[in-house]
Amino acid sequence: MYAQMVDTGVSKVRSLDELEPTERAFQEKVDTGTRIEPKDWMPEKYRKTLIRQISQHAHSEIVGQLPEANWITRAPTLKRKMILLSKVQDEAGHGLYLYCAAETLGISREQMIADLLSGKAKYSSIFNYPTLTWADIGAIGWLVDGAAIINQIPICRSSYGPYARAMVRICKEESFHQRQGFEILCRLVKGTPQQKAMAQDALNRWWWPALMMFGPPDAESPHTAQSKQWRIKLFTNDELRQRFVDQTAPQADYLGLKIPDPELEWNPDRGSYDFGQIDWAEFYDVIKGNGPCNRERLQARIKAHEEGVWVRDAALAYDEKKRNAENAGIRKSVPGVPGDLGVNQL
Ligand code: BYC
Repeated sequence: MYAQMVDTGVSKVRSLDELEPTERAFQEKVDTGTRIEPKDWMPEKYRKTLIRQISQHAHSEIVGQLPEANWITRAPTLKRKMILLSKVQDEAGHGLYLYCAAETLGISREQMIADLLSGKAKYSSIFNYPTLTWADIGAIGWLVDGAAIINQIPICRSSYGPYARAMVRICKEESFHQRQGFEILCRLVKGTPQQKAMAQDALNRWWWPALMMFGPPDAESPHTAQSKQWRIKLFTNDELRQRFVDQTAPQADYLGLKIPDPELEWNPDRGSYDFGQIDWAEFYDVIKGNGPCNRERLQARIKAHEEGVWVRDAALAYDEKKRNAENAGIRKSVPGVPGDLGVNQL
């Protein structure tokens, strides 16, 4: 039930000469940086790839609330609690913008949610790890949101208009999230030896899963080549992973924390950090549904969905009642005066 299918066939990309005229015109549009909009013609595979990626991205934002929400009631101060609460609410908002962007491609919200709850659709591997201490909230902001920003800033320039536009606001909010996580760790490392040890322990547990967020190595990534050709992805998984390591290693030095990788070393010839082997067996295990918290995360979403039935029913009933009244001429809309909240605005 919880299996997340893994497709291992690396895709082959066709050159311009091999494309049909309509596909070639589409590719030329993408190559010149013209945005593709919902009503434009697009190859069926482009549409499906976007639905897959955007819906998985939306699911990640929604499931991503769970590890952090675990600490809302246990935040160490009222101020920390308010910050964490608003961060978790931001993630819900990101999920909603992304579901809207995916809906422009012709899939319904109900279908996407059904695919998440049945275990058919993936969400980011990172959210299948537990948050054991308050320092994990710092590590998630610093590393997970940090990785998310590096992955998502290029998507602001990706070829599909609704996705690219949704990403602009999301990235602004993710930047704030990353800073709040880093600031939590700045405080902990200047605290008691136990607090500093807690920060180090969180880094030890989150470092490798954060590197896995960028996806499988390029040589094993079935979708990268085609997605790059369509400018859905602007960089490969390995390029973005390297960028993350290069950006994050000096931040760990600043914190006085040690990244748990004995092979991590600045390489002056490459102008980048070398780093050790990622345990890809662990990554594939997690995305197949066998991570430490996969079952718990899906159960939490299923429970929330079941308990939310009455809210959705009430919203639909209200919408129907309003429409019936309008049809019967009981309520007349007055130009310039906003009407009642419809179900779409709830
Ligand atoms: N976890 O060919 P590949 C966030 C799957 S939200 C699980 O490289 P692609 C945040 C992949 O789906 C974080 N599965 O694929 C939220 C594919 O399987 P299918 C989410 C993964 O799509 C709240 C297969 O492996 N961010 O940051 O070209 C709080 C082969 O991979 C993962 C996004 O979704 C993974 N880590 O590249 C804080 C960003 N990696 O679909 C933070 C948008 C790979 O064939 N998405 N897979 O069954 C992307 O940029 C790309 O989809 C990915 C993968 C780089 C993730």
